[in-house]
Amino acid sequence: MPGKFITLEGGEGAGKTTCLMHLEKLIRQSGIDLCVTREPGGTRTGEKIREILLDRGNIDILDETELMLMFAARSQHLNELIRPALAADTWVLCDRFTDATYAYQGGGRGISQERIAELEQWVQQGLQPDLTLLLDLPVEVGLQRAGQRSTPDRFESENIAFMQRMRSTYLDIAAREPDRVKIIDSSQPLENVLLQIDHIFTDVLAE
Ligand code: T5A
Repeated sequence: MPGKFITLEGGEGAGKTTCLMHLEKLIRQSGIDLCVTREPGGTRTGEKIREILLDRGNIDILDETELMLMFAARSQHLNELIRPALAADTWVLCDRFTDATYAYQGGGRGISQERIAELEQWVQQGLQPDLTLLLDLPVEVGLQRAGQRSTPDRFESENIAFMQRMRSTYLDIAAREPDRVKIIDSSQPLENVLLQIDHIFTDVLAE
């Protein structure tokens, strides 16, 4: 079976890490070769860029610098890890990808979609995820969940209006691309969220 590229997206505290581990288990139990990774990060260089991007002390990072660092990490990630894995028929499960750039740097920071699309085209050359699970929940609930867990990073420290714009950008993408992006209601109790993932995974295997 050719390698599938699956991404997980969502706002802060939406439960991506929890759901990623569940999906990873389902895929591995099906005997499929799998590479699990994340953005920003996933490579030695990408993880260094991640440190810069998430560090709350870096208050001087300009919006366009942030955008280009996201794509710099992504370029390294695609060339070093994602493309070779897919070429070897290994599935790739990635915690966030370019939809997050549209949602955070586009919706949140206000950078134009056209500017982001230019970089996307340059870096990805048309490569898109086969499937994206969008974990959606009200911003306030996600922040409460994330806050209970750890000290907020540079993005988690953004205000509610930023988060609302980010969420609505994600929902716009899902409305435009319903075949690729499946919305999961992650305000539900965890067992229900995981059941929604089970159903989607069953459909993927049946394709
Ligand atoms: N970013 C990233 C950009 O701005 N642009 C980009 O292009 C990219 C790629 C990366 C940051 O970078 C930004 C976005 C991000 O801010 P991250 O670590 O990937 O950082 O993102 P976070 O959202 O910060 O991920 P987290 O790991 O912090 O949150 P998760 O994974 O969404 O949430 P999770 O699974 O840890 O769950 C949070 C808490 O909620 C509980 C969990 O047990 C946990 O305690 N929980 C539930 N509780 C009740 N009911 C449920 N259904 C629950 N599901 C989970």
